[in-house]
Amino acid sequence: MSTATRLCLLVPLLVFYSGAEGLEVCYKDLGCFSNAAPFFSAQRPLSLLPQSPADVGTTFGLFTRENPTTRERKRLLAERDDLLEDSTFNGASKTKFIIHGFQNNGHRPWVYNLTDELLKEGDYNVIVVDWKDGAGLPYTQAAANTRVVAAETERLIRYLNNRTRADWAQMHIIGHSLGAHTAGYVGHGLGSLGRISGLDPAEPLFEHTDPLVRIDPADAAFVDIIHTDGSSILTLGLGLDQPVGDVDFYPEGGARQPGCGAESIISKIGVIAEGLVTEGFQAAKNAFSCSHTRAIELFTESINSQCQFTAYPCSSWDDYEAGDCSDCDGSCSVMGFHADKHGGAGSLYLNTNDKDPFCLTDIALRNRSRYCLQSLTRQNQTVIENCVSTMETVYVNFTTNLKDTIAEEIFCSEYEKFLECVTAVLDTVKPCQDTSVKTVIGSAYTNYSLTANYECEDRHKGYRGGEPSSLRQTCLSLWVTMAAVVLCFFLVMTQGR
Ligand SMILES: [Ca+2]
Repeated sequence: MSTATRLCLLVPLLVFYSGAEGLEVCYKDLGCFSNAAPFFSAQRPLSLLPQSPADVGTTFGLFTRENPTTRERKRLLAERDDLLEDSTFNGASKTKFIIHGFQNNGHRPWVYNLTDELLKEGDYNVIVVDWKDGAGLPYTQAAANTRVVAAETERLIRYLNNRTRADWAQMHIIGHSLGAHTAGYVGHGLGSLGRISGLDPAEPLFEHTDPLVRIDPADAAFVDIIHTDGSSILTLGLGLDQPVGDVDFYPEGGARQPGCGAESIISKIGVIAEGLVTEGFQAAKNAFSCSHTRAIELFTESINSQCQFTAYPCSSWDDYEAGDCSDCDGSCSVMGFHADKHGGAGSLYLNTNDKDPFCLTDIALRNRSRYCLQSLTRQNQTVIENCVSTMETVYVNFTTNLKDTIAEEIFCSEYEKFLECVTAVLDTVKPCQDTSVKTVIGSAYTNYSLTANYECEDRHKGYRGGEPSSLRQTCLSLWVTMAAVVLCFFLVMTQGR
C-alpha cells in the first residue's frame, strides 16, 4: 500500500473518529468543552479535548510599579481573597495580560522585557499568564488546552471585577502565537473586553477555522494583529497569514522577517541544523522561530520608542513594494502598542529594520534609500551608460537605415540588448526600499516595454509602420529617468541633513 493510499484511508478515519464522537469534558468552575464542530472541521481534522486545569497548571503572576521585579511577583487566583489582599492589584488602574504560546512559559526574557516596557509606559497591573505544563508537545494538545487557560483567565477577570470593580472594558490582553487565540476565547467569553493584541497568532489548526475557534475582530472592542511568520506551514511558517483583527499589520509583508535568514524550507532547515551543531538546541530553536518571535520584539519596542511604526493601507505587499501605496490618505496607522490611538483598519504594510531597533525613522528610511541610490549610481553607472549608448545606436540605426530592410534586424536585436540593460538596472533597484525610486524606474520600464512590444514583438508586421517618434519618446523617457534618479538622489541627500 502506497503512502498516499494510507494517508487517504487515515484522514477519513481521523475525521470520523473525532467528529462523530463529539466528546465533551467538564471541569468544575470552568464549564464544559466539546470537540464537536466548529472545533472539529476540515481545517481541524484532529480536535482534542483540553486537559484538566491541574494538568495545564495555569498560574497568574502580578507585576506593578510597586513590585516590578521577578522576585516580587505576586500570585493571583480566582476566589483567593488572601492572595488579592496580599497583592498590589489596583482595581482603578488599567490591566494588561501577557499570554505565551506553544513550548513557552511566563519566565522567558521576552515576558520580562515586555512587562518592564509596559510598566515604564504606564501605572498598570501587568498579569503574566503561565501555562507551561499545558503548552508542551504534542501541539494538538497544547492547541486544545488554550480553552482551559482562557476559561481560567476569564474566571480571574470576573473575580477581580467582582472584588475591585476593575472594568474589563479597560483591560488589554497581549497574546503570542497560541496565546493570541487564548486571548480570543477570553474576549469572546467576557463579551466586552477592551483590547486584544495578537502577536503572530498561531496558524496550524486555526487558519480559516470558524471565528469561535480562532481570534477574530468580535473578540474585543479593538483587535490589532501583527503578522510576522505567515508563510505556509509547509515552509515552516508558524503564524497566520489570514487577517483576523480590526487592523492587521504586515511588517515586511508578514511572511518572514529580515535578518532571520533562510527563505526556502531547505535553507531554513540548514540554518536550524547549523545552529544545532554550532551553538546547541536553543540556537536552533531561535533560528526556527526567528520570524515568529519578531512580532513580540516589534510590539515591545513600540511601547516606549520615539520612532513610530507607520503602516500604509495597500491591496498587497507586492503593490506596497512596487511603490503603489506611499500615500496615507488618512488611512495609515501605527503598529504596536499605540495602534489604538491611530485608527486605521484592514491590512496595513510597512518596512522594518533587520535588527534592533526595528523601527525605521524617516531618517533611517532616507538613509536606506540614499545608500541604494549611491550604490545604484556608483556600481551601475556603466550599466546605465551602456543602456544609453545602446539606445543611441538603435536610434542612429533606425533613422539612417529607415528604408533598409536590414534595419529591422539590427533594430530588434539592439532593442533586446537594451531591454536586458533595463532589467539589469531594475534588479539593482530591487533591494532599495525607497518606493519613489522604484516608481520612477518602474514607469520608465513600462514605457520601454510598450515601445519594444510595438516595434519588435510582431516582427512580420514590420517596424516601419512605427514612427521614429516612439523611439524618440523612449530615448526621452530614459533621459527623464536619469534626471529623476539624479533629482531623487539630490533630494535625499539634502533632506537627510
Ligand atoms: Ca474568536
